[in-house]
Amino acid sequence: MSNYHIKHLEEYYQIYRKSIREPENFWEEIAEEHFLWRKKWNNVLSWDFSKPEIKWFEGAELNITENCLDRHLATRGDKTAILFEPNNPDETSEHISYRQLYERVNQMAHVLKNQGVKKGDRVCIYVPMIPELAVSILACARIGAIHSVVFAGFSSKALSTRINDSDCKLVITADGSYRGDKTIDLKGIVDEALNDCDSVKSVLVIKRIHSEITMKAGRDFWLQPLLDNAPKDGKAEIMKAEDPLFILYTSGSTGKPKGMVHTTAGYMVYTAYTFKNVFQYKENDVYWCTADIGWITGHSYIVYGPLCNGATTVMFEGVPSYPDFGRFWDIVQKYKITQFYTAPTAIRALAKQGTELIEQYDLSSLKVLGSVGEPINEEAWHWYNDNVGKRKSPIIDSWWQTETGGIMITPLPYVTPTKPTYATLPFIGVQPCIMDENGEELKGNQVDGRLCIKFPWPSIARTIWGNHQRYKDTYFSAYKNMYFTGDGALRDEVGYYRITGRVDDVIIVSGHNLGTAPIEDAINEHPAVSESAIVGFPHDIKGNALYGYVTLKESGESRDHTNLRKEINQIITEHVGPIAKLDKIQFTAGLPKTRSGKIMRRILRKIAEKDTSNLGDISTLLNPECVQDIIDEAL
Ligand code: 7RM
Repeated sequence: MSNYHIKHLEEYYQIYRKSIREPENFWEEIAEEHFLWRKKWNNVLSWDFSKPEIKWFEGAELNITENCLDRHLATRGDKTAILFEPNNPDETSEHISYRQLYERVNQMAHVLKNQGVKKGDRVCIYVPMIPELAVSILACARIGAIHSVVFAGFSSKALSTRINDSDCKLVITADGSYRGDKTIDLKGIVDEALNDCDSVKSVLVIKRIHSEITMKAGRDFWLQPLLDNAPKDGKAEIMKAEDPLFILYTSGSTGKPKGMVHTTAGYMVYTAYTFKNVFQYKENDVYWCTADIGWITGHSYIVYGPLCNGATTVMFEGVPSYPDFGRFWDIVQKYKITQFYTAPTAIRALAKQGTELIEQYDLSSLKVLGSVGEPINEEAWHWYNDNVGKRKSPIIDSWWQTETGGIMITPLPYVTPTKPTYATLPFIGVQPCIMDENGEELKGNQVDGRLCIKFPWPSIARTIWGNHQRYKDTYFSAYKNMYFTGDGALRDEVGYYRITGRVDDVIIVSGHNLGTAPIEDAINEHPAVSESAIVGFPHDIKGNALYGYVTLKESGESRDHTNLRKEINQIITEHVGPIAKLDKIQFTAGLPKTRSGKIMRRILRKIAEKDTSNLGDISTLLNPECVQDIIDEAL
């Protein structure tokens, strides 16, 4: 994409208005100007949210990898595309140029083809954060196979469920993975999963930790020897605009995970255009998103968005705490990171460590700080702003979802004045609205309700794999002709949006609708508190009362709990009001979280309701072990 990006707020409003008035003209111009097409579209957009059916750039033909790789060869062949930082800082890092990446993707594409993978086949990628993960994704896209990446920390059961749901033909994995000072037996997990997966014909195994593993003859193949014999060039499969590019599973509030399907052209246009404007990437910048590629954030903003822009994107294999909590800052200093994109849960974990470590590093290269995944509470926002950005780098609190494919509500750095805990303004082309429970739109500012989107944007997921009815029921049935996000939001006096959390997290206390985020924010302001989570539990008079789970910073762990409870309720009274005071406060060592760092309030709610007989599947949690402790210590 060209290097131009939006420079001031007036320009944002101007472009925004155009994108809403004439969405088709607007996106057509972006698509024309910035991408490589084999054939242009006949029709920019057709849509019907009642079916629902959405098509962007129909009639167009392209291959997304030609946009990520081929077209950069002439001008950026030697530029680093992927900068790989291994788990162990003593192992050498890898700088993969655009040309090398192009060659590795072609080799992998040949290997997949030789295994019988064809256009439209599903390939499961269960690979840790090593370069082969990005290479595998791009190789699938190159030959038109649909990739389904499963986070390489999920259990064998979670893996087999996902493989079976989309009948994957082939699995790419590694012998094992490194995670801090531990190793994980990935191949063992795959073997166990495959006992239940008949669709899988072959498994390609990457050697990473050189562990002893068993290889099943005729099914399992070491990848490297196959790659060595494969040509470094190759033609990309020509894809239609609406051909599926990938499936990515996201957990629903109930039942089995939803395989969100993203298609080719719209996803490419939107992720590339948002990347460029939200991070304001310039040619020699070094961009780092700390997410795992197993999540949508990694798909869109480690792989596709950055590579479409010819950016240098960092892939970090490790964890923020290894060898110590200075690791992130060490990487920022070492590579002179310019854009740093992470999650509130990571910021809180790092803030818990104080500032002694971080002060030892030179972070002056940073220009833009991003946050994604959860509402960022006020305390974490300030810590991030003061200690990481030194009050010079704007914080881009970006709201979006697996389903939206790309960033939807966000400040633009150096353009949109930021406001702590606010995702601020819709991105170009995005038409959010706030609805009340009766299906009425709340117009004007200073309103609070449920967040919907009125009009399609190019990277909206098109369906749930194998279950279009569930897609319709989940996203298009709550409000007529609207995409329902499942999140609560408010719009302030200047039109800024604040995401207040999942609507299923709204608790009605004595008739007052209370979002969990503002209360948790208030609690987290207490100097002894590290993190908190609020849920409701039944109460005779109020209908629901509030139950708070609170983790303390090390410095706070020795504090008298009776006094702490009083102080916490005092802070809530000041920040939110006495209505939001907690009836019960349980101090606990950890909160149950998903692997992408979202607090699982569903489990905490059950514990607060004293209904722990069926907690559902907790095996995909980051820290399932904390659940029993919380039950044992429950009030
Ligand atoms: C990108 C991602 C989606 C859910 C979403 C929200 C929450 C994400 C923010 C946020 C407040 C944010 N995809 N969420 N970003 N809440 N502010 N900036 O996380 O599919 O895994 O999750 O995450 O509830 O609906 S996701």
